[in-house]
Amino acid sequence: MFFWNWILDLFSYFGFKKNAKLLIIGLDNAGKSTFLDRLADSRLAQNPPTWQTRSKQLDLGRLRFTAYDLGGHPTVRRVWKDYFPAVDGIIFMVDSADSKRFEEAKTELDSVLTCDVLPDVPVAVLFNKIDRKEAVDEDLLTAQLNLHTSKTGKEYTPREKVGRRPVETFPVSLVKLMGYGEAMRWLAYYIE
Ligand SMILES: Nc1nc2c(ncn2[C@@H]2O[C@H](COP(=O)(O)OP(=O)(O)OP(=O)(O)O)[C@@H](O)[C@H]2O)c(=O)[nH]1
Ligand SMILES: [Mg+2]
Repeated sequence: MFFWNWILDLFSYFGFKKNAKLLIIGLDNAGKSTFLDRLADSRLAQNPPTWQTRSKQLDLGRLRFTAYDLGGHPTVRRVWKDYFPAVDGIIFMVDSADSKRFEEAKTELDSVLTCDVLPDVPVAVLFNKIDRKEAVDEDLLTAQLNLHTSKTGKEYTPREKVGRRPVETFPVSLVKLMGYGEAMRWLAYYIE
């Protein structure tokens, strides 16, 4: 382990980074495309609904993330699992202000977490749009999505101690630039 870390340090010292594939999924209108834009710069653009996969690259510590925004309309949800075998981490976005769709979000998230072609990669569940007054707080939404028993903690617990897929929720506002840095650092910890 020490030797491997040393090699990685040496690689990043000379500018080589480990590539990591990150999938951004979730229901339509959750904020996935906005998130992808936020990763690259801080301007807030409006995106039309996504029908074709978009991707962007960003560096975080020793990792070079390629993040894929897959679109969330029911017809494009079917392609999510085609990407699963090759991913290193998942961001599942939920609109925390749209309580009418929590049940639908739960169904999709459950099928992701139980999908047999998804390797044991970390899953960060982003509760987006917490700037909106209708937004439901983290604890309540965690209960609505039945995630209390799946969550493994925001602190960086070594993978061996976690003993299963790391899963955690993060309250986020892409408009107010809040919360997503923490989610990305948490993912990077479990991917490195
Ligand atoms: N208030 C608020 N609105 C947000 C936030 N993030 C995204 N939105 C808005 O939510 C709407 C949908 O955002 P998109 O990023 O296009 O959603 P998407 O998940 O890519 O949707 P599909 O491509 O249809 O799957 C847009 O009007 C965004 O401006 C946020 O943090 N707060
Ligand atoms: Mg989109």
